[in-house]
Amino acid sequence: MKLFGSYTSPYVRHCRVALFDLGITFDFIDTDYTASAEGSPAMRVPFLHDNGLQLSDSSSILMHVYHSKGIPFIETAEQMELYALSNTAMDTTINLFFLEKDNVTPQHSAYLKRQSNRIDASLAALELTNLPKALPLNIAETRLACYLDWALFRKRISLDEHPNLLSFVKLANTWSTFADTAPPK
Ligand SMILES: N[C@@H](CCC(=O)N[C@@H](CS)C(=O)NCC(=O)O)C(=O)O
Repeated sequence: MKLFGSYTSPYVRHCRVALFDLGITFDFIDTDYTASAEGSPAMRVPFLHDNGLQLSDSSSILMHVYHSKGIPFIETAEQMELYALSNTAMDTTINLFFLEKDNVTPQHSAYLKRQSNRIDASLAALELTNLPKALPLNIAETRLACYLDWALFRKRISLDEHPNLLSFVKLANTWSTFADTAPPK
């Protein structure tokens, strides 16, 4: 199994956490912008090659690795909602992050202002979610942890007004598999 990705991507991190946690051996191929454009139709990381199967999204990769161990991907609508809302917030935060590198910010666009509001609204809703107070984290909770830890690492969000999310991300970092996959400082 070959996982193509970067050490900073939160999507790649979620896949690495799952693979380590499940004890699945894999080759990690450090993949930059140029290589992801050549290697995946989505032109993004992660992507995965496994015995002729080619997957171009972290969610299909996660489903594949959990199913390979006979474990369901996500079982309830509540967990799917947490996964999806975390994912929406992550996609949106990353979209603004990349656009800012090109000097395109919410001041220039009503839609990007909506994107910024979407992040705030998602964090406010996630703050009110019933989050765990102890390990282990399930797949949806791990998604949220990958998002929050990346967004804090990149200084894209503040959790000063979200104490539950702050406690949650601290809890996630007590999980050695999660902490060991942190973006390099
Ligand atoms: N839906 C994708 C999103 C992956 C994604 O956005 N990856 C970023 C890195 S964190 C990327 O490769 N971006 C490059 C680009 O947008 O061209 C997934 O879940 O795998």
